[in-house]
Amino acid sequence: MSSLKEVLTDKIPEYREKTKDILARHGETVISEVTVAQAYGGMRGVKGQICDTSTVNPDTGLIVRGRPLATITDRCPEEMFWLLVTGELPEPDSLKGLQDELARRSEVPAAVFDALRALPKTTHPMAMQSIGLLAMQEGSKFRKQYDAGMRKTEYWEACLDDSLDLLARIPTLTAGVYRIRYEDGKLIPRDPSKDWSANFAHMMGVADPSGNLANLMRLYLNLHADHESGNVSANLCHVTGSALSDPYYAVSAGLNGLAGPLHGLANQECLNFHLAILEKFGGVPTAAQLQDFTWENLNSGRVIPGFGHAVLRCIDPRYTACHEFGLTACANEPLFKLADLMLKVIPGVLTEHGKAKNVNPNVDALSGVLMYSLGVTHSPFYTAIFGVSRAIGMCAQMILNRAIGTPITRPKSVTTEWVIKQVGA
Ligand code: HAX
Repeated sequence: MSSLKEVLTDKIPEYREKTKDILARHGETVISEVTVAQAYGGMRGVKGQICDTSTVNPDTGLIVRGRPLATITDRCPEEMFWLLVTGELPEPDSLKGLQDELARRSEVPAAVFDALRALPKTTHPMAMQSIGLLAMQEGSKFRKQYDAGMRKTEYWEACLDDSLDLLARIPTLTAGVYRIRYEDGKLIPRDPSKDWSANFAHMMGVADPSGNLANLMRLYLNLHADHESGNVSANLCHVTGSALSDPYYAVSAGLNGLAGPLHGLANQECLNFHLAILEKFGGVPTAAQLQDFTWENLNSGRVIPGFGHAVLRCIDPRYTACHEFGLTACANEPLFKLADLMLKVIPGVLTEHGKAKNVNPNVDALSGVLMYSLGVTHSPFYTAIFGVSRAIGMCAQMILNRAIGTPITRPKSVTTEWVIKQVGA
């Protein structure tokens, strides 16, 4: 059996060589150009960063280390982490070794929960999750070893060490956020017989007699782990980590971006949109009613949550995986029926509206529907579940970046006056 660290110790020298060789031989080759519209428009489409964990193909969706997402949806998040960081799926005994290691590292210091309990009861779960990580920063091994003069070539090892602690603890932390924010504040100890995902569901304390919630959690935490590195959460983590801020600071920064309504908060907004429709129409509306309601929202300047994407130009394969799961777990729930109706109606309305470049649903159009149907009804918590998963991709990217010595991020910004002069206007 090989441990994750042993596999990486074997692979990293070759990865470094490959990077060094590309830079030495092709460092001056142009791979992208930037238009004025891109500079003003969130750098869409500008190829200005390397990410080897995954890539998002506009027409097919997420590809993880060469594997289309649809081929690995049955894997667990621990396998996804191993795949992201090494490029290969683990052997069963290596997976077991990683799961045991995560279990060993899973205890969250009591002071972290004390800090969360001191917050106002109305604090958003995303703020609590991010504060919880920052409260653990004091234990960062990267920071301690950096202060003690760690060599550059050893950064990735300290980053892996912190990442394993962080990933082991983030379900415990986030389940604690749920207990403090929505329940009596008493924490539920982890169950050693359950895996990372099932334990997260278990520690939240939501009744799960069918086991469907644990299965949904396993799928959800797998699907949301990584989406290359230009999205807001991964990018914020990337930039923060590039300053050699340790993984607690860097992942916390990423989570703060995930908390935005155009990114991770969309699942909360989307569920609320579904609930508002069911309430307004006293159940699932007709297609005509839904069409009118969608137009009302668009005409009042609101976006339709769960539809569109900055990169994708197809149905998000993560949506498809959620849809397949919903058909087996909650197909008769009004919420799921409404989501299906939306799939039929909304793309047509958005096409007629004529603005969105992608009129298809993204993963957020269904993930909240599934969570709600299986008993997780506090929608502000959904983004925190996303955060547990996205921490996997953020840590995987950070380990690789420290391995190849990715320097501090510092793109050049220009002023509007500079643009005016440049274009000769
Ligand atoms: N409803 C209404 N208008 C939409 C829209 C939607 N679902 N999607 C895009 N548009 C509009 C944009 O607001 C933009 O309008 P303006 O020109 O007036 O600014 C126009 O269409 C062009 O946008 P785009 O290029 O197609 O999309 P962007 O890259 O600018 O934005 C977003 C991508 C995901 C932010 C956008 O589609 C959106 O707001 N969707 C709804 C929110 C959502 O579902 N977010 C989750 C995305 C997945 C994710 O990251 N999860 O974490």
